[in-house]
Amino acid sequence: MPLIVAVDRVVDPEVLRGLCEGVNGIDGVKVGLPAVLRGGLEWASRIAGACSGLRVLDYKLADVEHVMRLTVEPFLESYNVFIAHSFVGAHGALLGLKELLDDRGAKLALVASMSHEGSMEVYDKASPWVEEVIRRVDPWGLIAPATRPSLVRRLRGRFPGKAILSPGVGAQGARPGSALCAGADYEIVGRAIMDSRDPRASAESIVEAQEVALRACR
Ligand code: BMP
Repeated sequence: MPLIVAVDRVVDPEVLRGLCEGVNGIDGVKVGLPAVLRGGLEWASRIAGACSGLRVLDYKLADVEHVMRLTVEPFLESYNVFIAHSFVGAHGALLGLKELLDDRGAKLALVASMSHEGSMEVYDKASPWVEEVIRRVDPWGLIAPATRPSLVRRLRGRFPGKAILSPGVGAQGARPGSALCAGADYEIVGRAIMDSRDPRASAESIVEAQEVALRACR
């Protein structure tokens, strides 16, 4: 099943390796800025190597081109997907980042909308411009909220060839499978797995719930 585990605090890479190798259905890991700040670059590289598949660095980049390039460079050996905000625009920002990632065989995922309520205050009001940036930059993937499946459905319709990665399942209230049923390719789950007493059992029950949801909606 298309599950990506979000790691936002420092955990033992061997614990994550056990999870990724032991649970059939985990397709990758997404590592966030708070964890890298605390764990350091070497830890960031080891944690990325703990799961096969997608190794996503989530700094939600939002800067001018040369700063975004400098930010991702230390991670290009260990990560293969990088998340950036779309609102910074193409020229002088995302196009240059995309060029670097293309040259180095890495993928770009752009935030199309977010899972929290405040996303409706700016991101969603700006969706025609956000979608225009996505068309210009032509990233590999999009981040779209599992908490609002109608948005995932709309983005799937507008960008049929793009991978859609959806956070918001579990701790933020979306049910496993809800984004997949709306057209997402992956669901991103952090706390519901990593903060549980038994991460493996939690991951297994999420994968099972995804399967049940997909059987019902397909
Ligand atoms: P959790 O499952 O613990 O709520 O974590 C969700 C993860 O997805 C976090 O790493 C967060 O940074 C990320 N995320 C999100 O929650 N909403 C978004 O709109 C975009 C994200 O990348």
